[in-house]
Amino acid sequence: AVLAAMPPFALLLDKLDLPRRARIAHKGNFGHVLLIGGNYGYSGAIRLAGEAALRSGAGLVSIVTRTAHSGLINIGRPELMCHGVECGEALQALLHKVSVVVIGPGLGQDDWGREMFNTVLASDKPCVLDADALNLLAEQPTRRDNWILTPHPGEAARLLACNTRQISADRYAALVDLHSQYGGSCLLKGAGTLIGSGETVYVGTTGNPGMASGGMGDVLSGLIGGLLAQGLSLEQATRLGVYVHGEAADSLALEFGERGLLAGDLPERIRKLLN
Ligand code: NPW
Ligand code: AMP
Ligand code: MG
Repeated sequence: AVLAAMPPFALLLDKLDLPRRARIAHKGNFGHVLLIGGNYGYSGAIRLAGEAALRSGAGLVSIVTRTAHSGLINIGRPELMCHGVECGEALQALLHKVSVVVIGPGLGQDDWGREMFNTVLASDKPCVLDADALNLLAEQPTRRDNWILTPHPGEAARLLACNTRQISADRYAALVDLHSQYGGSCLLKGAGTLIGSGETVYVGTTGNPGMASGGMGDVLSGLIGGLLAQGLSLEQATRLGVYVHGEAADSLALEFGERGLLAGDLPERIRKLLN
């Protein structure tokens, strides 16, 4: 396999073909992202993912969460549609209506999280698996070609049944193993995020230590889901998502410093960069 640095942003965008918004465009042209997560204690995670999906330019963004959280998650962000869902059948009915699923941010691993996860796994929707969805996947390793997996080293260790130290010792080998065992488009987060879905492994050159704070990964999964919903391929959405996520953090760090950078600061900056 070939190890490649990500090309400059302009070149990358040129190759990635984000659809221009035609004069007569309507929201139905830019996909409908359904994000699933936000279990007790972690409602913020799915809200952050939802904000990123909105700012990526997706046409419609819906959230499935615990019933107790459905009226809270879109406070101050009424563009998000929120559904309190407690069983798999209710989720199934919603899955039919959307183009892309993002599952995992704050999902938890209790019975509710498992039922949501198994229902998504039983469908054939293109999906982004993050956080607890990856922890649940590690319990029943499966291969699929139409998903994107976004583990940090801790989640990658669970997926590959080893420890975080082993992942960090050879990140490149870990990424290649993830892809060969699970298929789809895989990345391995951290300073110098690796991305791979075949012959070439890309190294992300954006991002900074200000991103070592809660919720950053939740923003990334929502962003990638939103790009996928707008028609990019799995690999394009992964590469552009990682690049823009880090670039947004870099431009904010340049302006305000690294310390105190919040995940919630990113979505607006992501919008500016994508435009
Ligand atoms: P160690 O300690 O080094 O062995 P977990 P989580 C490792 C939600 N959130 N380099 C490290 O392992 C998420 O969406 C909700 C090396 C670390 O101890 C999830 O659903 C928020 N190692 C849930 O919380 C904001 C690294 O992984 C372990 C590494 C749990 O997710 C926060 C931690 O990972 C959060 O997003 C690196 N770069 N990065 C909210 N506002 O609602 C991670 N590790 O145990 O999977 O826990 O990532 O916090
Ligand atoms: P998560 O651990 O799921 O919240 O994801 C953290 C996100 O922040 C990932 O996209 C990481 O690549 C990014 N990140 C965290 N620390 C750094 C760092 N030191 N340099 C660059 N990116 C980082
Ligand atoms: Mg995470």
